Parts: sequence; C-alpha cells; structure tokens
Amino acid sequence: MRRVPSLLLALGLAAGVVLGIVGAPTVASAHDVLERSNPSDGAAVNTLPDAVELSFAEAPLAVGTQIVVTGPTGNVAEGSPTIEGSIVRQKLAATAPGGDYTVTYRVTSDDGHPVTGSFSFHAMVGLDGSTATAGPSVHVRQADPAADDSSSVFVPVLLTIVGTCVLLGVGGFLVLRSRPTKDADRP
Ligand SMILES: [Cu+2]
Repeated sequence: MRRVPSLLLALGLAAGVVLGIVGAPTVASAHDVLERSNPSDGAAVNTLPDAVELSFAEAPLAVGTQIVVTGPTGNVAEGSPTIEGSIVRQKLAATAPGGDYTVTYRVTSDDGHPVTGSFSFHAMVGLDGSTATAGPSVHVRQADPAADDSSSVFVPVLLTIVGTCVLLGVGGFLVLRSRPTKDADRP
C-alpha cells in the first residue's frame, strides 16, 4: 500500500513542475514592455523634439493609452497619443520650454492588462526657443517597467501548488475508494 501514495506524490510533483515550467514563459511574455523611447531615459538632448516616441515589445491595444509629459510648465502633451504598430507617439505643445521632462505612460497590453511606467530626460532648448534655466538634474533611473511583472511570478508557483494539490487529492480519493476491495482480497 505504501508504494501507491509515493508514486502518486511523484506524479503530482512532476505534473506540478511541468505546469510551472510551461506556465512561466506564457505569463511573462503576456505583457507589453517599453523597449526604447525617444528621447531615451536619462538622456540630455539639445532640442526638445516635437513628439515623444515610446517603442513597446508588442503593439499595444488602441484603448486606454495615456501619455503625460511633465516639464517646467506642467503637462505639455498636446492631443491624443497615436499608435503605429508597436510605437506610441505623443505630440508636444509648441509652447514647451527647455528643462527636465518626465514622461508617464499607460498603455493596454494585448492581453487587456494595463502597463504603466515613466522615464525622464533633459532638453536644453524648448520648442518655444527658450533655453533651460538649469542644467540637467540627477536622473534617477525609474523602476524597470518589467517590475510590473513581479506579481506574475506567483502564478506559476500557484499553478504548481494547485496542480500538486489537485492531483494528490484525486490520487488520495482513488486510493481510499480502492481500499475496501484490496482489503477484502486479503485472507
Ligand atoms: Cu496581463
């Protein structure tokens, strides 16, 4: 009798491990992450471009896109962002001055989940022709956009635990059900 539960335990663990391995890359690749931007994070550019561009790993969905570009005079994003393939473009107001800028974005990943993050850059000369009154401040690199995926790590772990529990439960049930027959067989 002892061999049956340990065999089931081994099967349950094996199935759980397989679920965990198969589940992990699927979940991790589900979210669009910011791959590059123009200007890039921490960059000091001579002239403020008339738009910021965010390049994602995959094309975000058209819904729920928000880009806020905050500079010395507040938000200078003008109009709605446009999506062309995996690139999200946000036009900037012609009145935007030189200085430090922080871009905060929110896009909808192709699995429907929101992806948010931010990055900063410095522009010496603004679109209004003004020169930044101060040099670039220290740019603290923003948290990795992929850090949003930290909660996803728990999904494969959960799958492993749940998979093991379900298989052990089913196995235990079968063992209990077969017990009277086996006991009756014994002299
Ligand atoms: Cu998702």
